[in-house]
Amino acid sequence: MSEAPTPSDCLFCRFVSREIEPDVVAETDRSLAFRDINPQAPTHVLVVPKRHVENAGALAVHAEELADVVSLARDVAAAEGLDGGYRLVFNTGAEAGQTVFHAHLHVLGGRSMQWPPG
Ligand code: DGP
Repeated sequence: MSEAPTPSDCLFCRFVSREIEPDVVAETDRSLAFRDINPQAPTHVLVVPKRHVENAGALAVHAEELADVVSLARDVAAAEGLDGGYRLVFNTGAEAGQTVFHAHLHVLGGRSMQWPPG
């Protein structure tokens, strides 16, 4: 089966390849976790699959990678001491606020969260 292409202009692919070095907090064979450049909470980490897929919907057909992203997010939350809770967000599509089209799971914590989100 052929792999999805890795676009040379994808920022998060450049992070995965370490062509650009992000502030990495954790890593597995399948996923990379790094701090968001524009944090919206005291802890704001992005967990990305190393495979290039556009969004969470496309990631859903790669069950092992999806599970790995979520479990790494859980491990990051534990390592960051987010014992009171944390929020996981996949913005999926431009209307939902997605700006980087390589799937990424936001891990947000360290403050009280409101609902609904804006
Ligand atoms: P979203 O809006 O869901 O597509 O989230 C994209 C996130 O990516 C946003 O929270 C900011 C983050 N981001 C954008 N550019 C960079 C960068 O160069 N470095 C890091 N660490 N994060 C970035």
